[in-house]
Amino acid sequence: MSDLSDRSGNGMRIVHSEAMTATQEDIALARRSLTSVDKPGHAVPLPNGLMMRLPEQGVLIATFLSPHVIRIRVANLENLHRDFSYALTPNTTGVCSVETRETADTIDLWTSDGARVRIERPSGLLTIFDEHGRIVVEDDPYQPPLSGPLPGSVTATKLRGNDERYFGFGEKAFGKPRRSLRTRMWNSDTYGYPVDADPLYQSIPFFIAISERQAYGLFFDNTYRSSFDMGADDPLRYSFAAEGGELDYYVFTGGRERSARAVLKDYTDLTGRTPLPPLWSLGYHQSRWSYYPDSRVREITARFRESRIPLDVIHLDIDHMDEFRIFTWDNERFPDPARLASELAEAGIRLVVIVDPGVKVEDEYPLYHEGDSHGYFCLLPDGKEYKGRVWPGVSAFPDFTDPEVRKWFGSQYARHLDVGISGFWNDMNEPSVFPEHEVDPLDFENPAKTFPLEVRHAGDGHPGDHARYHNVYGLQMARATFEGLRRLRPDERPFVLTRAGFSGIQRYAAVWTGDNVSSWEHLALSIPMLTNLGVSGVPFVGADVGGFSKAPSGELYARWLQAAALTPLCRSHTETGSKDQEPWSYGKEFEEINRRTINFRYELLPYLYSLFHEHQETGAPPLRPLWFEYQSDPRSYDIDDQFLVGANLLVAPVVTEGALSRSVYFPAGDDWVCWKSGERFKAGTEAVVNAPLDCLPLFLRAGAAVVTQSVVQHTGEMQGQPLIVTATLGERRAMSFYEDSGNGYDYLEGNFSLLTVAVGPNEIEISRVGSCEYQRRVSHVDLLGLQNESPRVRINGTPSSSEFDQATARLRISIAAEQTGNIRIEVS
Ligand code: MIG
Repeated sequence: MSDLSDRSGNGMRIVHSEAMTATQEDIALARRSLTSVDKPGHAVPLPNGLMMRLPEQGVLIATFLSPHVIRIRVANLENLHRDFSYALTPNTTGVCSVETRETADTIDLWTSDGARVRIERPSGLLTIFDEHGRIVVEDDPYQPPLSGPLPGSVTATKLRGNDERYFGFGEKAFGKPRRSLRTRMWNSDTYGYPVDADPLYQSIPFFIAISERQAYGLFFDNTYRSSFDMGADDPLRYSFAAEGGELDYYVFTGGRERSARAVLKDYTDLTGRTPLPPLWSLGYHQSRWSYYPDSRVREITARFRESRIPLDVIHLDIDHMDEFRIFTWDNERFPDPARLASELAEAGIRLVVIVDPGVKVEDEYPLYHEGDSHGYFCLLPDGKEYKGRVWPGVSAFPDFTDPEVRKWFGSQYARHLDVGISGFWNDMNEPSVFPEHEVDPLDFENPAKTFPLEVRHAGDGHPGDHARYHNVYGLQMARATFEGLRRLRPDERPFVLTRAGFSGIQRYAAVWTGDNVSSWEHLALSIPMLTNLGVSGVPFVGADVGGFSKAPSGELYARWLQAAALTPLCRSHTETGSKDQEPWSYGKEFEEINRRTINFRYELLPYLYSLFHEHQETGAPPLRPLWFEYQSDPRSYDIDDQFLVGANLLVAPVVTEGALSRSVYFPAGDDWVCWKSGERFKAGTEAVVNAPLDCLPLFLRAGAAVVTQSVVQHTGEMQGQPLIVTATLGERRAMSFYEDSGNGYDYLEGNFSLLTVAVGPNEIEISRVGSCEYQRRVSHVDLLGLQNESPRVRINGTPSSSEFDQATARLRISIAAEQTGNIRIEVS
């Protein structure tokens, strides 16, 4: 090895290496030296790991990006690709020093924290150990890496803990708890997908496993069609494979605590996080395919304001365009979009328009002409433009894997921005094309539904075919949109919504779960779909409220809206030709219920917004499965009909037709207090709670707080409105809530503040860290779940009045406007 090595008494060679990542040059150098020494098991050091020669021309690279993140690459020595990934953030330079200890049969890479990888020679079989010496991931001794079943394919097989469960994998319609499963990654347009349909629109080849309460994660960074078999074939093993490319994956050990939270933090350090979205995008969105003409849009938006149902955004689907030519308008339906946008802006309502990838092939259409003459569209191997049929008819498709094309496409948004459009919705970017011959509508993965696999892509300097780049087409389209918007409006935070994506999509866009169905089954399915997206690094997610295909009953719509009231994206959407699907479409009684549901979302917006800040800091999603916070409570693992919003709210929506009550599990570790009645529920118990039609069962963690506000009609009205701290007393615990202007980037210069609420058994203290011109005063502290309804209350030592409101079960404590400093409230 290198001259850094010394020999210990037991014949073990030890190499101390510097703390830096192996560069492309290091790899090239190591590769050269391995080529000259044709000896399986022979290894050369890399700055943070090693490269080892495997039998049959194979080579294995193991490097530590941090003591908790290990990257493994296995390839053929001949065609070791240049290191390139669309999934990773550009600045993934892990720094981790390792110590190598080798014997004749093994090499161990040790981090200073005590985590280690053991590699057997010459096979390259791996075992990864955490800091406590426990096995995290272990290769199947009978299936050394590289022995994929098909030529050109790659596979890895690992041993599996017998109680191991798998979460994540992005957008999946899994109907059962995830003890064992099979899944594929191939972005597909899956209109009306049934439960268990697989794959869907997104490919996130990342999972979090929990076994014996210990978590770890694994990300298979391969964009080809891939598949995972997690103990389905054989309960003792799991495997993942791809139809091409390299075996290139990352193992996240979860650190000392072996927590899912640490896994997700490390995964999102690698693949990025969602930057703070504009506050308006967290308001309520109303959509349908098709809101046209403009008078209909005015009618709908006016109705929201007249009925006092809050609304921030209305979406325009494909029918706003001139014969589906993207970036154009239908002059009859929308003669003056700028006027429409400015009228809506007056009312505090924003427009989002859809932009598909397909560009109508037509010489008179400037966008086509320009793209064609610059060679911006995807080509077939013979050099001809690939053409496929989508909404505009025969269309060409920008090659978003070319930086110049992304730049060009991104600039097109100027037209829309100039007329006052606020956000963009990228659809059909799996990419989806209309099959040229009849295919079974349920055969979602049929090759006729996307580009031929031989279509060429630039691959940002790594040219390749569609088989390689299919799964990142949507990711790169969303990137073109996001980066275009950043350039065109540097002072505004982009809002991009995408249907397709790959790992890393969270850097650019929010994601909705495509063409779901107006059924109770789909309402129930939306919960695990969204929570699993969240733990797959994608926090800004929502399902079409009410369902896209078919039409919901008033009851289903109302229950769906309740379930979605606190999902990060809350958008009603339905297909063309379906019955009206607005909050008032089901009669007066339901209109009132739906108004209250949307009001409730707006009351909770300060908290929801703050959770996006938490995501940006830690990778934790706003919407969480129970086990994410209660990993030590195995009963929480299989609960798919409840979720957490942040750490402090537990939501148990009704997802069963006709149900007026439901059972709720309160995870072990915290007591919970009913948001409505103040009733307290013990940790680790189950209870049946009432849930009349107008009620979303919701619980506040005992000893926790959230920030709320009075109802506003849109987020533009929040500025200057006071905040309300809603809390329950309990064991001492402090939590912070984030505030800033709600748009733009001055928060990066420190223009934000954190409101800290410290809760104790008999007191609450409110303080601020930092300051900003947008911070809002706290006008009330509402205490929920008090034993004594008329306690003595002191604010900063001075006796103060308070009022118990029977209807809301809260003790309301008013804070004087002059009270700007720290507030200490004692209750006895
Ligand atoms: O071929 O733009 O998932 O939300 O309304 C259908 C029309 C294309 C699919 C999207 C849906 C949207 C619809 N689109």
